[in-house]
Amino acid sequence: MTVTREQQVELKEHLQGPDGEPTRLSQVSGDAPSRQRVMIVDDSKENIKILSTLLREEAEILFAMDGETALRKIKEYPPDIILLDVQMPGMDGHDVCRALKNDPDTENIPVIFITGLGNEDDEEFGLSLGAIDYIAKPFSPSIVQVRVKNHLAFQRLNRDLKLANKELTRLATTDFLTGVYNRRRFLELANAEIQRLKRMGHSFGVIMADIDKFKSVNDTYGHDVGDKVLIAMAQTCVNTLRDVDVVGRLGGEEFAMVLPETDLEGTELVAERLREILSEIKVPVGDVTITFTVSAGITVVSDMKDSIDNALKRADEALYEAKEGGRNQVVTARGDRETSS
Ligand code: GH3
Ligand code: MG
Ligand code: MG
Repeated sequence: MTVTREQQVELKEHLQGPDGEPTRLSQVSGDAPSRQRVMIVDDSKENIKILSTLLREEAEILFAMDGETALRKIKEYPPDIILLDVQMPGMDGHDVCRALKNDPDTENIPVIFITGLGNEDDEEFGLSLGAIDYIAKPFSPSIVQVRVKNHLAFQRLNRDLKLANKELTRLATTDFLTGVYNRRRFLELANAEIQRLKRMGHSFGVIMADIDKFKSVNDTYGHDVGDKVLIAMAQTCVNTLRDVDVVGRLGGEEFAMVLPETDLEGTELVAERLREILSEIKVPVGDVTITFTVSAGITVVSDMKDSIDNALKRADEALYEAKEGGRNQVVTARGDRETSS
């Protein structure tokens, strides 16, 4: 089926707003939520005209007159709902629906069949392909309008719920002050590393780092400045480590890090570099700047029988030794040097 240029132009003109402006909302600026989009796929120009007239108030209208074009346009500019004619020359509506449902990019876009095949078996078959609704021709314009409106409202709700869920997950997994992982999420990710060690034998490094004499920062400059120092510490850890490394705030001024696929020497190098960089950070306080130092205890996890609890305990003991040894230093957990080589 080929669509003539005149047909395309005529339909495009039909789809423009009363003032000649296209109904696309991509030009809308600011934070206005983008308008929803309906894709109409039909080989009949008349049907596209009727449906788009019915729905242009509700959504931006896109159209295609054959299956292949529809699939291409849907991928390029995904609509919120697809109204799909079944009987079309070439790739029919059922083929288009199957292709959409087989593609992870498009499988969740709701499809409504609009078709002249009106018997029960056809309807059942259409729905079994994954369509959410089925409208038989000849259709009642007002019913099509209300149905599509309802589906669009449901889609909006779904979209808002997904965004809210994402935000909830973020809040539940990150530390409010510093933005790094909170204790719970850090432990989950560290445990995932243990699973990787069991499956693939990848050892990994663990660093526990604690700000030295942090209480005196609070006491001297106030809690707000203490918070600034914590944020600087967290950001520096994130910026210094690789993207795959995991940074978490275990509580107070204590941070922990997991370094996937890193041996003892690598972990020592990273911890030492981090200690040095942190000691050079200048946190502005009014007209002056303050500096701080960090002590760290490190260990490696290379034994499949090891656990995160034990690794953190070893790192914590090494951290205690670093504090005892005068602070601003990195200490390797006892035993790691003998077992790692
Ligand atoms: P050390 O060198 O031995 O680690 O000494 P320290 O002073 O750093 O350790 P201590 O455990 O005595 O003090 C930790 C302080 O961290 C006390 C607590 O009030 C402060 N703190 C914990 N959480 C926060 C926070 O979220 N913000 C601020 N500003 N301070 C915090
Ligand atoms: Mg048709
Ligand atoms: Mg401390």
